[in-house]
Amino acid sequence: ARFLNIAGAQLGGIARNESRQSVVSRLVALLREAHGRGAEVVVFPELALTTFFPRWWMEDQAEIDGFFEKEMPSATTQPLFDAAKALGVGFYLGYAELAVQAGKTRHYNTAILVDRKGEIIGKYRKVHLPGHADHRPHMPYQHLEKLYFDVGDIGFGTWDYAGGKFGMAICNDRRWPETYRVMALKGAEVVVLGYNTPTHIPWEPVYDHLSAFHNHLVMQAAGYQNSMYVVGVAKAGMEEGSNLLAGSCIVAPSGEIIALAQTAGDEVLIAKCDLDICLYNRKAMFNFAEHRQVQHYAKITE
Ligand code: CDT
Repeated sequence: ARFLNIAGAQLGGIARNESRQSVVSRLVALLREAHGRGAEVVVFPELALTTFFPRWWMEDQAEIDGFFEKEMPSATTQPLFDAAKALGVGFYLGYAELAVQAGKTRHYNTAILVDRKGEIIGKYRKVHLPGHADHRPHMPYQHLEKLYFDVGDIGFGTWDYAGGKFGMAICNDRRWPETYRVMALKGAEVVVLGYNTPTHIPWEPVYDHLSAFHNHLVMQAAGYQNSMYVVGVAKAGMEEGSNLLAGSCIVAPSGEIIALAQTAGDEVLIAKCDLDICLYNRKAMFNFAEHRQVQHYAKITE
C-alpha cells in the first residue's frame, strides 16, 4: 500500500470587494485545519484568490487585469507558501495568471502544484474554456472565460509528487473524457481540479436541475475508467448573485465517492488514499497496453 492523505479545501463565496489578503488568510486557515487532520496535500478551487470575475462584462483592460496575478508567489500570496513549508503540506491552487511570453501579454486560467517545501513544481493552464465571448447584458450574469482567457498552451502534464503521480485539470476540463485519459496514459494516479460551477446557466437552463448529478457523474466515471483518484474542489455558495455548486469530493479508482463536502462554505474534506489501488484495474479491465485499440480512435484527434 502507498497511503497518502489528500484533502480538499472547499471555499465559500468570495465577494468582489474581498481583499486578496483576506482570501489568503482563509486559505491558510484551511491549510492549517487540513494539516491538523493529517493532510499531506491540499486541493484548493479554481480561481481561488478572487470572486469568479468572468460573470461580468468589462471593457477596461486595467480593471480585468486587476483580477490576475502578475507573479506567483507574490507578497500577498507568500503567506500561503510559508504556511505550506512550515507545516510540510503541499497544495494545488487555481488563479488567474497574467504572463508575458515573447513580448506578448497572455491571460490564462492556471493551476499550480506546490510541494511540501513550499516550492512550485508544476503548472497547468486550462484547456477547455467554457462560456462565450459576446456581451449578453440581458442575462443576470455571464460566463466570459472565452473572452478573458487564452487557451492553455502547455497541455496535460503529470508530476511525481508526494509519492504518487499527479495530474491537474481545471473545472470545465472535468467534463471531457480526453482530459483524464491523456493524463492516465502519462501515468497519473491522482487528478486534482478545482471548479466554479453556477447552478443556473441563464442561456441554457435545460440541465440546471442536474448540475450536482453531472458534476459527480463525470468525475466518478473518469476515476473508474482511468483507474485513478479524482479530487474535485468547489468554490461554492452564493457569490455576487450567482449560486455556485458545492459537492466537493474525492473519488476513488472504483468510481466511489470516499469524501464529500457537507456544506457550501469553507470546508475541509479528507481521505486516506492508497495509490496502489490505481494498479488494480490498470492491470486488468483497463490495462491500456493490452486492450486499447487506437487504430479505431483517430477521429478523436482530427
Ligand atoms: N469555471 C467553469 O469552467 N465552469 C463551467 C461552467 C460553465 S457554464 C458556461 C463548468 O463546466 O462547470
